[in-house]
Amino acid sequence: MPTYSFLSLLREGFTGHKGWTPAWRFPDPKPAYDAVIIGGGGHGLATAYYLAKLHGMRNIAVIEKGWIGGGNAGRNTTIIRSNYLEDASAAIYEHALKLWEGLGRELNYNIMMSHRGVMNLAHDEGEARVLKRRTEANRLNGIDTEWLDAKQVKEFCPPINISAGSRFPVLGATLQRRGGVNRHDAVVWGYARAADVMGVDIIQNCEVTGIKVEAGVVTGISTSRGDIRTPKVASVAAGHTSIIANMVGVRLPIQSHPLQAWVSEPVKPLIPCVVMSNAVHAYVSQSDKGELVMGAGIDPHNSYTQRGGLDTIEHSLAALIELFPMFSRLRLLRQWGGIVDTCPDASPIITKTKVKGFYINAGWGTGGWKATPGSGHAFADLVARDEPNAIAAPFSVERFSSGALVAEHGAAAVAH
Ligand code: FAD
Ligand code: PYC
Repeated sequence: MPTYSFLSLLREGFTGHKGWTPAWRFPDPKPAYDAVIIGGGGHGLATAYYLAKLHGMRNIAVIEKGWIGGGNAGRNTTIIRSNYLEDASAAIYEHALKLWEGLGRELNYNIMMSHRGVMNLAHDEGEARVLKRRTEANRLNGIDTEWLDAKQVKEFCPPINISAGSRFPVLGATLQRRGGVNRHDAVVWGYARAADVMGVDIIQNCEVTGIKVEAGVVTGISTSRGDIRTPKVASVAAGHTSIIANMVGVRLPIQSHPLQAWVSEPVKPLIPCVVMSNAVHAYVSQSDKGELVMGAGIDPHNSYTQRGGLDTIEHSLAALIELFPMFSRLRLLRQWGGIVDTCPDASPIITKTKVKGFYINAGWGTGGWKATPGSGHAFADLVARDEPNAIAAPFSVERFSSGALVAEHGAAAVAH
């Protein structure tokens, strides 16, 4: 890896970075690949990385219509936890959390992983019962969830308002100490660089416009930069999955919604952990820059635009101010939205399809970031071997006809 002196950094800064070595190549698409991944978000790049590293598939490409990390990967609030209810979910999210723990070292990239703890609040007796049950279910699966009473919540997060008379009284919370946050663009760039070194072509500004199928078998794709032959197409296109699946006549029980987040002006360290509340549809953590990073549940309407309505975030902000009265004095700095694809059981789809050679990884709703390494790892295995992967198998699309749903609306924690 190149090193730069202080003077050369200054020179580059004033001359437009023309002498810097790019962290990955900008290749033109080849006429043919052994596999093509649609979508250069965290999941797509992780899939490419594990395909190359663990399955020796190096003649592959990631095709991204914009720039890598420009979708939900670059728009999400990076909360990571594995405290899901069902065994199948615990397995995949905990697999991911274990991979996160060593990912910075593995990629030789500082992903700013911070295990500062994630609290999920209970505001009434019903919620407390459900969260306590999830705590026990997590512990049976070896996941480090604990139950805190209101006083312990306040000790763990001093600015929180736990007064009994408040509109959203805090009765207690689950705490996963290994949960936390990391840095989204670092993860994207780390995976991209590591995949590129192994020969993966990362092709940006290239939109997939069609998928070619002959006699039920994938033969290639059409893109805004020409046609590519390939026997395997793996779609990891978050909010646009229905559009991609429609190209080969696969129908999915997926709806796309806007999901919004925003940050305050930067302030001194204030919130030492991540706080989430299902009931108020809001959550908060503090970035290393000092900004309070906050978000809402999905906007209720379907949309492919990366923006939502003011009413959704106004509602969440009002609730957050009840929980943290001092927030009322902060100014908002910026706000944005992404498009998330949601499934009826609030769990993802990782699956082969009726079209041989066409695979889908989607439907992570509001909560796929935390799964990125585990999802990429399991999906790469499925794509490479064309056989069910043990961790991914419960998330096959067949569950919507068999009825074996993986119901996670409670653990999803951010309403969708
Ligand atoms: P993306 O990064 O969206 O990647 C998909 C890519 O596909 C995009 O770059 C897109 O441009 C590309 N694409 C689409 N169509 C085409 C095409 N035709 N041709 C080529 N490329 C195409 N999850 C958590 O776990 N924790 C959180 O704190 C959290 N916070 C969130 C906050 C917000 C505001 C949002 C929007 C999401 C949040 N999520 C969170 C959810 C998480 O971001 C997503 O589930 C996850 O990033 C999806 O992964 P991905 O790599 O598939 O998505
Ligand atoms: O799934 O933990 C989550 C989450 C936090 C913010 C958005 N999604």
